[in-house]
Order: sequence, then structure tokens, then C-alpha cells
Amino acid sequence: EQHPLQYRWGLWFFRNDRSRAWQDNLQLVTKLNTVEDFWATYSHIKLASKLSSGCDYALFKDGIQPMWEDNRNKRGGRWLLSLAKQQRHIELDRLWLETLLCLLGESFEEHSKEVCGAVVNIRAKGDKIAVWTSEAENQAGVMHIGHVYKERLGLSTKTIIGYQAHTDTAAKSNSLAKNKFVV
Ligand code: M7G
Repeated sequence: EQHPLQYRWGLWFFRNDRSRAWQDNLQLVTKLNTVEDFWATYSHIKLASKLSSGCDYALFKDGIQPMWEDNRNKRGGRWLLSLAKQQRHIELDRLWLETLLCLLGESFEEHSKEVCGAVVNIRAKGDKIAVWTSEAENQAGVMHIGHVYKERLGLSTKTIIGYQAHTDTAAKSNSLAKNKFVV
């Protein structure tokens, strides 16, 4: 017997092919309806740490594309965890799996509805994991999600993670966008 997830999710894969537009490099891999779908898919695909630099995985609620332009993302932002290079081998896969389980398990209580998805970016300069939410101005929801997320990842209180609005990220192609909130 299968165990339905509260939401249906889409798993996406991004491969950086510079000859194509950014969004043409994004592919929907599969949709997940049940806990069993999730584990079958997770055990079948490469671990994030085994992907090439420039690749991403994204898990988004069904109907939301993993891009700033989607209606459910355009007023939103992300809790961003920027990893040091050496964390790929030690911690990346654990942190990404924990992120996925936070989303699938409705870990943010009533604020789970504000969660759009999560992304892992595999990058030579340092990998990144982020949780995307729908409304950067909703301080109460964003802060609740940030506190729960930081706790679930087991980050020390010394580690500070920041939340940035997508409009700020999109405007700054190289330097870091400013944090609207931190936990
Ligand atoms: P990234 O892959 O998020 O991080 O953004 P990186 O800089 O560590 O590689 C790299 C570039 O991809 C951005 O500067 C944009 O050109 C493009 N890009 C990334 N995202 C998430 C989007 C998006 O949601 N929409 C569009 N149009 N471009 C994006």
C-alpha cells in the first residue's frame, strides 16, 4: 500500500549548457505522489555530491516551476545555505536529503503552504542549498520556516543563514543579494 504525500511534487534537473537559454536547461524528471515514489526516485538518481559542477536538482510543488518568474515565486525568496567546498564530501548529501524530507513531511506546520520548493546548486566555488517560499514580505511565515529549517539541519547557533528576495537575487548577477532576514 502506498502512502500519499500531502502535496504532489515535481523533481527537476538542471544541466548548464551555455549554448542554450537558462530555462531551456531545466527538465522535469518525474512527479512524486507518494512516499514510495520519493524513495524509489531518490535511490535511483545520483546523489547531489556526484553531479557535475553547474548542475542542480530542484523539488517544487506540482504546478510551480523552479524559477523566479513563476507566479508563486515572483514575490518570494529563499533561505540560503552556502556551503564551503569541503562540505560536499562530508555533509552535502545529508543536508539535501534533510531538506527534501522537511518539504515532503510538512515540517513547517501551517506555514508549509508558503513553501514552493527547494534547490541544490552544485558549483565549483561552493555548493548551495535553498528553500524557496512564496512571499518575502510575510515575515512571520518566513521566520518560522527559517527557524524550523535551521533546527532540522542541525546547524550550530553560530551558523547564520540568510533569506533573500528573488527580486534582489535577480538584480545582482554576481555579488550576493542582501539578507532580508537571518536566523
Ligand atoms: P544560479 O544557478 O542560481 O547560481 O544563477 P550560480 O550563480 O551560483 O550559478 C546563475 C544564473 O542562472 C543567474 O545569474 C541567472 O542568469 C540564471 N538563473 C538562475 N535562476 C534561479 C534563474 C531563474 O529563476 N530565472 C531566470 N530567468 N534565470 C535564472
